[in-house]
Amino acid sequence: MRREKTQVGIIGAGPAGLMLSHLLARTGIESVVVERRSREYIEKRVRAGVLEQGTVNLMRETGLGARLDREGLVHRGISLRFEGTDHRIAFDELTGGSTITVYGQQEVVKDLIAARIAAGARLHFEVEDASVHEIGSSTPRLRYTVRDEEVEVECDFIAGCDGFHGVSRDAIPVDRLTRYEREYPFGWVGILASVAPSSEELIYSSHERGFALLSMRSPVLTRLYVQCHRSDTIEDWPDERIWEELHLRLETDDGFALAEGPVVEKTIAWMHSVVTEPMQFGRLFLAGDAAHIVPATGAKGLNLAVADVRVLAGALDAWYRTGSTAALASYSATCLRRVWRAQHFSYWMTTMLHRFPGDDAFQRKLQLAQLRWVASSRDAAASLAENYVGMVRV
Ligand code: RFL
Ligand code: PHB
Repeated sequence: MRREKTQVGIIGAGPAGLMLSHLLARTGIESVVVERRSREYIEKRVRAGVLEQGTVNLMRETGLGARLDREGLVHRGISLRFEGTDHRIAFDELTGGSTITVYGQQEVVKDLIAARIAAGARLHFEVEDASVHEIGSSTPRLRYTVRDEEVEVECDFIAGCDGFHGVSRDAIPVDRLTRYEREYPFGWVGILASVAPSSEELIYSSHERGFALLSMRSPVLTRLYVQCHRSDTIEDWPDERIWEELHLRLETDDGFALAEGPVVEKTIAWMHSVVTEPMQFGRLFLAGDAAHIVPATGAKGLNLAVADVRVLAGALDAWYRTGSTAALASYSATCLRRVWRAQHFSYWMTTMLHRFPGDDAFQRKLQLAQLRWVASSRDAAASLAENYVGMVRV
């Protein structure tokens, strides 16, 4: 077995793990990142698309703004569509100037990988059997196998940034963790289509047939989602059925026309909320989807992952500079305030916009009353806007 040392061992090269390694390097802290997938795979994985103002600011402040500023699409609002009409929520007017930026998660990942490699980072792809050991001690260890060689890295700290299906969370004794969970009885079929978006801004549509979302990745790539049943599989959704439902659910009284194009990617994702508390045990710190997931309706998952590692990088920096454990000790509580705010916002958006199996006519009337209130009351619209662009204080 090969033995190495580092300051912070990081499992997972998603947005959380890569951003943590990037932020730590800026304060002179060394890390090793291990990722189970290939670089090509994670650079192509299509996921989130909406960056909050704070995520954009952090990327710019840390030297990752060049391509984001060239290619990211700044949006000053979104549209809520119901009863055949659009109702615009003007983020900039309602929040004192904040906006969101549409820039694919895999573009963020590409920029981070390029920056880490240019800085000579220890970043290992296609590792197997990553595991964490002795997390209760002052020298936790990260073990993995790469090209048939076993490696053990002695660390000061380990960050579990390995997503919802990772291994680090399970290293914490079950009796020390509490899991809070809510499953929604539906998911989203998502497609990426080679066609110019039919709208300049995102459209969140609440329709009798179910929810639909029009988003985009670039002036020539449209990202679209339709609500599906929990029991559906991707085979239940041939392209023709997806387009048919999108046309029905996005229709308006004034003849909105949805442009179709070749489908270049298709996935199905379930709406699910999970929070595990605390986000730390001994010298293992969980960040991003490893600790919590939210339904995608609020566009919060990637932004929460970035917010977590920003707090963690600051706390580790304080420990290395001054020996103070105060910020590390409050890491979990600090992050969980934002996590629960995002969890509530995502739940609120999800329940306002989707059809639940068994919903009756009364329920639909309530939903429409709520949508009309959000669309017509400045205070209600401002609360959506404040949460969507990202809470500054939580
Ligand atoms: P990731 O991105 O899942 O990265 C974890 C990494 O760890 C690796 N890994 C391991 N590596 C080594 N050993 C192991 N044993 C490992 N196990 C796992 C994985 O291969 C992976 O590379 O987690 P991270 O970094 O916490 O980032 C979280 C985000 O990916 C996630 O929250 C968002 O994609 C959620 N999300 C959205 N978030 C937003 O902020 N805005 C959006 O608009 C948005 N839209 C979405 C979304 C997620 C979606 N899906 C697919 C659920 C839309 C959808 C459809
Ligand atoms: C996306 O563009 O993939 C996207 C946008 C908004 C969401 C979820 C996903 O709420």
